[in-house]
Amino acid sequence: MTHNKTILRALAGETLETPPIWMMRQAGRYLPEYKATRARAGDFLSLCYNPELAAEVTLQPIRRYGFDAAILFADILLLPQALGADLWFVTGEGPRLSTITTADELAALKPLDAIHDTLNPIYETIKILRSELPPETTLIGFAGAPWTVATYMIAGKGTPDQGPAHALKDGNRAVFEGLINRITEGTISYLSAQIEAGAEVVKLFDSWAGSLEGADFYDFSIKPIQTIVAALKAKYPHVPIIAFPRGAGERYVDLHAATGADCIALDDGVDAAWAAEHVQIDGCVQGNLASRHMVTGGQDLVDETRRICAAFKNGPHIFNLGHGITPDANPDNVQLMIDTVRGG
Ligand code: 1CP
Repeated sequence: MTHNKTILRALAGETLETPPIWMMRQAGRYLPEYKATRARAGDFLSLCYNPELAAEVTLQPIRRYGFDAAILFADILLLPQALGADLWFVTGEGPRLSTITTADELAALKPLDAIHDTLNPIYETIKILRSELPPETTLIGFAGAPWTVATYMIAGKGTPDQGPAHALKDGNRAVFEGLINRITEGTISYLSAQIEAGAEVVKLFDSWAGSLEGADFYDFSIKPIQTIVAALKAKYPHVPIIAFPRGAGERYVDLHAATGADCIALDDGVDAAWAAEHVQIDGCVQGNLASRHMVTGGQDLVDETRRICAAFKNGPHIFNLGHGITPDANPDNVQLMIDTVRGG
């Protein structure tokens, strides 16, 4: 199959002369136009649930930079909210949620078919984007992977070591596994609806996969991802899936086969030359420039960008950062990165 969308070509396994490029958190606070639209929306969640404004902030980095993909503007924590958790954002601190740590709290979550009542505006955003994006730009939908979503639902906030989630996993396996299963089913339903609305690719963010050790990494990061991938592939065999088990380190090896995903996203904790040899041999990879270069810029940015492109040049590669761009990044450095990828 041939496409004029370079991201879809790379995801189909094609080696391209110039890797397609997009950037995690490309719609975000480093852009003045994002801050202006967010101020109009009032707060972050109002922005997520306002299809016109969410589509607007999704399009801003496409207009400014001409990235090859747009990522739906939403958040991984909208699914917990749709399942019945209270969710709010504390300015300067981050998300807060009501917690799920007991069998009764797990049982009180909403039935799966009710999640779309909350999530419908997200599907509206996708429909707007499919009509407004340039024809060469791919639209990526996403969700959190079950382990990462569970860490927030159990702790009620972001935590440096995911301690509360590990404590529940080790202390009450039945409730922990019940929650993982619930999020897994919810994610299949949520991503199916995103695909039906027009998402052309979906990505699973397992931002905290790296804190799972031993068998836990496979049981609670990789296996739920594999379950979601298998369910989506059964229904939508032509929709590519990107899996991002951040912090996997040497365990990045063999993850194409273990997850069933078309592309494995690499953080900046692995060396590109190593990853080309041990991960890209099995399929498309995405990554893995350290986000700090978007703050510091200069020759280091250029050298590191060239090094990553060279390391991955003999196989399918989507250029991206190793994690999201930070609010203190300089928008000019993003342009320098793109010019380096496209111009050599
Ligand atoms: O104040 C603001 O404007 C909020 C900052 C912000 C943004 C721009 C949050 C709060 N979420 C988002 C959007 C977002 N989140 C996207 C949209 C598209 C894009 O990339 O441009 C995506 C894909 C996410 C995914 C997300 N949310 C993840 C996974 C990826 C990652 O960064 O590891 C996680 C862990 C979240 C939770 C979350 N949402 C927001 C924050 C500050 C956090 C992290 C909280 C924490 O752990 O402390």
